[in-house]
Amino acid sequence: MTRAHDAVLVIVPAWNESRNVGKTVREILAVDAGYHVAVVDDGSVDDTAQVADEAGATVLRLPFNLGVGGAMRTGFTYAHRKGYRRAIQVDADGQHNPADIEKVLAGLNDADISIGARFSDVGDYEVRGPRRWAMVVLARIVSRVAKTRLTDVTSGFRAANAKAIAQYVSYYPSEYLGDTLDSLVVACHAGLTVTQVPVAMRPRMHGNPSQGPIGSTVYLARSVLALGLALLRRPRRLARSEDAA
Ligand SMILES: Nc1nc2c(ncn2[C@@H]2O[C@H](COP(=O)(O)OP(=O)(O)O)[C@@H](O)[C@H]2O)c(=O)[nH]1
Ligand SMILES: [Mg+2]
Repeated sequence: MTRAHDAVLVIVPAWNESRNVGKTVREILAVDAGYHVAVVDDGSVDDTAQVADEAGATVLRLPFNLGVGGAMRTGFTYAHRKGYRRAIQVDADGQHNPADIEKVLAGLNDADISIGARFSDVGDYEVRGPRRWAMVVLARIVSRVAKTRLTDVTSGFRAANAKAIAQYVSYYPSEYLGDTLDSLVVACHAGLTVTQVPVAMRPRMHGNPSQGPIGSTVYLARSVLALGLALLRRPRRLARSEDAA
């Protein structure tokens, strides 16, 4: 049994981010040298692991690419085993500002999961067209499930307390967007609470996002459908058990 400790584990999913991950890790440690940083190198074919190690992170190496969700589940499993009571995801590409980590962690005073959310009056992050509509619909659906108003449910900049870490170890899908959306809905159904904290997102430092505009729009549309179905199913199941009671 590992003893629980108060340090915060910052989990950084990274796939071929050798140009960004070093700066990201150094920035995190510059904000607070007490943070423990775990970079999950997800089968990168570049120097991501070495660069992360040299910058002062613990590197968890996956033998092949699992996707962001698989990498995060690895990070949460590590957090759970080592007894961390708070963990937060910060992307390797520089989009999540380490200066906001403390702010997102503070959300854990009110809930089990705290989301660093764009579109909450802060910053100038803009998404347009069908992608924007899909994100608005998704936010409405998940807000209903979470019983609180959420505006950015696909943000990866999220903090978890011990209860949420344990929940994520048992369920965290590896598929793109499942890592944010599906994991959130399942956590809410398991009784966990969610809050959001406004943050500004920065542009990616180098390289391209793993999904282009078409890929991410298709995934978003699919997620709207899947979550809509999950929502339709849920009340019926409850009604049946009430009947039985
Ligand atoms: N572990 C892992 N990380 C990934 C993968 N794809 C992207 N990432 C990381 O997840 C973060 C967000 O990815 P990104 O492609 O920028 O997605 P976006 O910001 O949602 O457009 C970055 O730190 C990436 O390095 C993957 O397949 N595995
Ligand atoms: Mg990104």
